[in-house]
This record gives sequence, structure tokens and C-alpha cells, in this order.
Amino acid sequence: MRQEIDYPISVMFDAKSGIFNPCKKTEERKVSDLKMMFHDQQAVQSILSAGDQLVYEIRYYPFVTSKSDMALGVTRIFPGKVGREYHMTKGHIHQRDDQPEIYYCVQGSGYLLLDTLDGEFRAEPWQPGVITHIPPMWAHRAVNTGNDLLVFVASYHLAAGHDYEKVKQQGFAKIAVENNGKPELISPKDY
Ligand code: S6P
Ligand code: ZN
Repeated sequence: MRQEIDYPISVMFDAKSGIFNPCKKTEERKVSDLKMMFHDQQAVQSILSAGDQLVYEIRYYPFVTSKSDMALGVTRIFPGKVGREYHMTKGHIHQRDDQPEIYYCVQGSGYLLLDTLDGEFRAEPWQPGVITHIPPMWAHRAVNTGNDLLVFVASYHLAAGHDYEKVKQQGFAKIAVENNGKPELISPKDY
């Protein structure tokens, strides 16, 4: 028997702003939520003592049906840095090791950083139009290295789950920093 949740749903999406409607939930992440992810702890402290700084927002629509689920997540990373390190997402690996994800960059520029946490690393350069498949078992983090908003669309199963702890403890093999006005990927130990 078909229930109400089993019918198609559409949302209206504005790629420039990254806003879509209707939207079920919005979350904000500030420097205080990512403080252990950034490598310049003095810069973190000075931002926090000045009253924090918004790094990104995520808007969600969970499409849950009686047979399955699929989530839409749109992330808006505001331009900015903490020390020399560009604004980025916290980064996570999926709890379930059979869960991939699709990211679609629609606005802005930067990188998608991917790390297996066992020695393999990739940095996918991002500009509007780039779609990246994130295979299972790759931690993922998006970085905004531009002067404008970076917007990307994510599609994944809610059942994937998010493990932030592994990334927090180990970090990614490379981080994106500004060097002479340009983005550069360096090893965190060279910060
Ligand atoms: C969920 C998907 C995205 C992120 C979002 C924020 O699997 O990858 O919606 O949740 O980009 O990143 P993070 O690392 O704070 O969850
Ligand atoms: Zn994910």
C-alpha cells in the first residue's frame, strides 16, 4: 500500500545562492565547531575571542520512503580563512563502509579533498560543473579557496552515517593554505 511518503517530491534550487525550498533543516558550522580541525590555534583563539566566525551552512531534505532513503544536502561555504588555512568543511568518513556519495559543485572554486586514512590522498580541483563521485571508505572535505561563496550539492543515503572522530584525530594528508595570494596544498606538518 503506497503511503504519502512514497510519492515524488521536488524542490526549487537556486544554484547561485545555494538556497532551495522547501527545506527541512538548516545547520550552521562556525570556527568554534571546527576549532581542532584548523592548524593555527592562535588564529582560532583570536577569532573566538572576537565572537566566532561562520564557516558554512548545510541545508537538508531527507527523502524517506517506506522502502529506502536518500538525502539531499546543499552546503554553502563562505569565503574566508583561519590563519592561512581556507574555510573548509569539518570532513567525515561514512560509518558504513559500503556507502558512496555524489558531490556537485555549482558555484565558487576550491578543492574536494579525499583521504582513505590509510595512506591514499586525492585533491579534486573544483569549479562550477564538476561532479565528483566519492567512493565508499574515502573521507571527504570541501575547501573554498575563492573570494566568493562555494556551493555544492550532495546526494547520499541517510543510512551512511557520519564519523567525524577519525578525521579529527588523524586529519587529511594535505591542507589548503594561501601562499603569496594563491591556494596551495601542503602537508599539515609544514604549516
Ligand atoms: C553528507 C554530506 C554533506 C556534508 C556537508 C558538511 O554525507 O557529505 O552534506 O555533511 O557538506 O560537511 P561535514 O563534514 O561537516 O558533514
Ligand atoms: Zn559524506
